[in-house]
Amino acid sequence: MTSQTGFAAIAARLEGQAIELPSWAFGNSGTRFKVFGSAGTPRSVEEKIADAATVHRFTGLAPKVALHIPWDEVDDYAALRAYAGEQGVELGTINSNTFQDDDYKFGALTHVDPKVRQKAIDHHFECIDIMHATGSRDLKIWLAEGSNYPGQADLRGRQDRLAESLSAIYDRIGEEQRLVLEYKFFEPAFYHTDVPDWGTSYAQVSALGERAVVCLDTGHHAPGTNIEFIVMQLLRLGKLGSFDFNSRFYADDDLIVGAADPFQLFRIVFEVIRGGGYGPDSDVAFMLDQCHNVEDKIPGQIRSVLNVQEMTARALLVDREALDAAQSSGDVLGANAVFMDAFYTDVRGDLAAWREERGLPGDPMKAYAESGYQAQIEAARVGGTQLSWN
Ligand code: PSV
Ligand code: MN
Repeated sequence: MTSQTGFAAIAARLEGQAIELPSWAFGNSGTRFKVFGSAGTPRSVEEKIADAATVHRFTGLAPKVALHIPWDEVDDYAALRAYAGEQGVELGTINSNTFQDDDYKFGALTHVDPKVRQKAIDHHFECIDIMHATGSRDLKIWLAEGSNYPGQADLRGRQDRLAESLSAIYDRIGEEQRLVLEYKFFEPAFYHTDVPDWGTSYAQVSALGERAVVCLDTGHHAPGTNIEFIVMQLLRLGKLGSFDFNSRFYADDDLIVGAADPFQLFRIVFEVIRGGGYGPDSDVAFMLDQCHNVEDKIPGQIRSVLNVQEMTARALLVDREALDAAQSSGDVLGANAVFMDAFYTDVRGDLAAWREERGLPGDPMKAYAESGYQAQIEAARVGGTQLSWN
């Protein structure tokens, strides 16, 4: 048997790739200046799930949808889980929300008042109860906590209270569940943020235990940050729990992953593969955390998962043997050339054929546009209140 080369050699490794979709990507979103409504936007959690399932039907890449509590609050989570199953998807990560309540103006898990801290902890307990009903593995925590002015807050006291609050939440999660702590270097607080960087998240989750890990949101770094280095380090330390993929030009833009800087996405995925974070033996969750402010939401999500798949194929194509040889012999330009060869390889034709072999449309964007689903939801979803960030 001759050994395969090129795309044929990596095709099997694309099998089973899964990218979790955020329910909020299907609702209306915008900036602090304006949120535009758009025809066909879901008015219920079920309609969001139906749209997420549509992305999965056209791509085979998105078998789970993440929920945000309370945005996706329903009376019966077991029924919601069953509904998702009927649509062909599962419910995934549960995202907590401690950033839209007046009590949290000066913090939630870090607040100086124990009553406010307990309220925020109780919210996470409620999220854990929901996870038991939805079958979710991950509780993802992103905190909007920090201060705006030097001297406003006791940085050390807040960090200590955060550790205590997280520990109470961690003690409540089930054996099969994980606490995933996301970091973000600024916004909505501007002087200091309580979990600004991977190091702080790592320090906090390491103190909790094995089932506490870090979420890396690609949009949450200062310009010029070498994100793939952080990916490497967290994988090396066994603490990379999940990705929130998106792209940014300036700040936390939440644009389509791979749109602003495809080469960065390639470099990130390369390090994921290099560090054992990709494939059936890895626990790293690939998620999107995006908003579609001016483009249609469903094709926006389809484009996003296809971008991740495409960069995964290219990163898998890196000739590791040639790269290792060039690296260990000090062949700087040779090593760089091996890396760039894979990045510049156009895999779109091979991927289209690969999809067709699996009964999927070769061009999911075109297939969706021709499917009539968009016209159907625009005609059907009239009246009611379109869902948004609240
Ligand atoms: C805010 O920056 C944010 O986008 C975080 O990245 C969370 O993951 C997301 O909102 C949902 O809470
Ligand atoms: Mn995020």
